[in-house]
Amino acid sequence: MERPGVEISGSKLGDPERMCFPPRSKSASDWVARDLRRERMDCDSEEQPFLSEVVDGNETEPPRKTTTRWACGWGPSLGMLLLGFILAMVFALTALSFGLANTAPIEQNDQDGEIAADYDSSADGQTTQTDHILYKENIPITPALRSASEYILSPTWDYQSPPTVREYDWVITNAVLNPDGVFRPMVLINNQFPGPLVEINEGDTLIFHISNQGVNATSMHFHGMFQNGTNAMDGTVGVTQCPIAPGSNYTYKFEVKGQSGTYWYHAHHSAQASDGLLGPMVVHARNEKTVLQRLSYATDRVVMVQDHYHNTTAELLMDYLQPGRENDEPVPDSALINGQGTRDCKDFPGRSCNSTLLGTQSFAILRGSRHRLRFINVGAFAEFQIEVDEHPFYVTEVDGTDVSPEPFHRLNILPAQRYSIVLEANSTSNDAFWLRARMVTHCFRRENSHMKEDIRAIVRYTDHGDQTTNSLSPEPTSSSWDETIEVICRDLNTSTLHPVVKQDAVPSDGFVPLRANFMTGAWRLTRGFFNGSNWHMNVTSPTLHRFLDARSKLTSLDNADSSFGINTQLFDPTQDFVLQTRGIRTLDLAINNFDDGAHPFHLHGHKFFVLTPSLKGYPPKPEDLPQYLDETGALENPLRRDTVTVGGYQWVIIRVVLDNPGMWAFHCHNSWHAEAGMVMQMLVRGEDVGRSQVGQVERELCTREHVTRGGKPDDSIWFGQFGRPRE
Ligand SMILES: [Cu+2]
Repeated sequence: MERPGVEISGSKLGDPERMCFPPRSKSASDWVARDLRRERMDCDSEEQPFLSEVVDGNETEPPRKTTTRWACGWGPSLGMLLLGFILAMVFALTALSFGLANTAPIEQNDQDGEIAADYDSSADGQTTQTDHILYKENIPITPALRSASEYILSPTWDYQSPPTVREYDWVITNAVLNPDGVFRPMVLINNQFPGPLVEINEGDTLIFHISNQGVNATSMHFHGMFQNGTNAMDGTVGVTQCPIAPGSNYTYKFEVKGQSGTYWYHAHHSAQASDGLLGPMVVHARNEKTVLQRLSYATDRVVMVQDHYHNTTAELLMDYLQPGRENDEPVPDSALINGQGTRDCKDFPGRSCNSTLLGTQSFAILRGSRHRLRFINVGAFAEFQIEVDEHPFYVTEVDGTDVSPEPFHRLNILPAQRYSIVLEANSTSNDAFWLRARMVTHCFRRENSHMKEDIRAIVRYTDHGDQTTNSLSPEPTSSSWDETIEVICRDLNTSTLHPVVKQDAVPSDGFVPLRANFMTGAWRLTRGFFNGSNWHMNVTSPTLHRFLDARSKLTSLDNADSSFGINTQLFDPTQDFVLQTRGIRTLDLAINNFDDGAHPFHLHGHKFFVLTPSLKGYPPKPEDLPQYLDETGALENPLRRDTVTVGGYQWVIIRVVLDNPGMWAFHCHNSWHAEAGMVMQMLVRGEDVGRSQVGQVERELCTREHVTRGGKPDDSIWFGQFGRPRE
């Protein structure tokens, strides 16, 4: 596997002796100051940071950037202090070049940043430099749609910059906004939708200060991040944390190690992500362009696609979860690309609507060059099929795994999945081409007369390398591919896609059959199940906390000698289905879908080997599986990803090396299905997890006023009712 198991007993962000935090700007709010006091306690035994140099920004403009450099003293003696000072000055000069190189992404993100250099003593006594960047975004006064130009990756990105601490301030607020023209209540990060691009290098440490000034409690999950050693930072309400209550704050802090590629972040509480709490995240590998990506490319950008609803997720959940709504998921109204679409306001009489400032997005690419587009489905429900007229493309990355390029005409992508494509601007027929993204409507249970199922962007050639185009340029006249469109909800056929970094599937320790389905029970409530278990989230007592607080946590498997099993001693398996492992276990999960809908299943904290495509019928018996996998060549460098789709009445076998200690959610990433309870958990290396404790801040989070606001409706509100008739 790509990464070794790591004991969780060690301090994730280094021991306090190596921690050093920058002076904050005076504009920092009280909560920042409070957090800073907490951080400073870590350095109390050390010398306080001292300022060594200040470089101001361009005087002809408002000072967008302030570069602040300092060194952190690390020894109590005068001699050590002097040595530290000399080293700091030497390295500050070196750091200047790194710092200047690092200004590019900040400009691109339109974020103010303070850049600083920390100095760490490595184990061999050598002093190494760590940059420290504060991303302080210019928050617009009025709610705004974020400029699509922010999702173009930095053309001057420094892949070799030293490990950097990147620190973000995100303020969450409620506002009314019109992503496709129709105004609706939304939840915004820094008063904009979607959230900002987080662009980092593998090895960086990330700090997100979340100030929840919205009306509901919330959380933030960084999808696909291993969170190795920082399970409590996984952001999953009911599993690893209590939500961040309205009017309060929480700081996520973790190191990104052993992974790179395209990811995203989103609220992991109720279905709030689709109210606006989401954004893209790109982790650059040092060898991304020299080894991992086999095709060179001139430009690199994120293209988020999503379904969009004109109602809030709270309204939609109240409708979907009520009695008598069997498999009747909310049907979207529009599709968005990078958070924007365009609807004709005449189609929405009686609704507040303004689409005059919205237009078709245009991606300018240099003629004759290759270009990378990182697609992310950040939607709640809809699968998208994407194509670029007259351009075949190569798929080069799947869920953070770089793959050998394979040609496709169309891309199928389900919620939470990511695919990078590389296309070449080599057509001679036109200068502009439609990029078509179409929701696969065959998976919707009913008609929505308001729905516009497709959205287009323009891929326009330029001759000068500009990344923006004139909106007055004529529309494309290009033609789509003539294959029939997709009518089945299923993953892209990934059988030809194999990782660039080869890794045959490691031997398995065991076989776990999983049965995912929907059932209708008391009060005609239809709910999602794993092996007969329907997840009931406990908002103020997440399973990780319950496990850590339990006396029996070290021997809580039914069979004390078994290496894996369902923990029924501590958790009620009818509503908390927790598969617990001891030691590092590699398990084959046979996921059987006994439902007619497709489910994109996501495992937190891990990637897994995809050993089979989604197939009809039944998987091989455990005793026949080794021969089956051998005969199908499934073990030879299979695709590794974190979200796999099991089609209706089909099955998939994945193999996962459960080496990352923690309580991890495994769930359908269709937001409606997850809220209907199609969630289970994996308690990996329970004996190691059990040696840690619930943090003081994390425990206090559970006690804050209004912490329970914003969750899905409790089943009990339906008892004695029959639901509303379908309109
Ligand atoms: Cu599902």
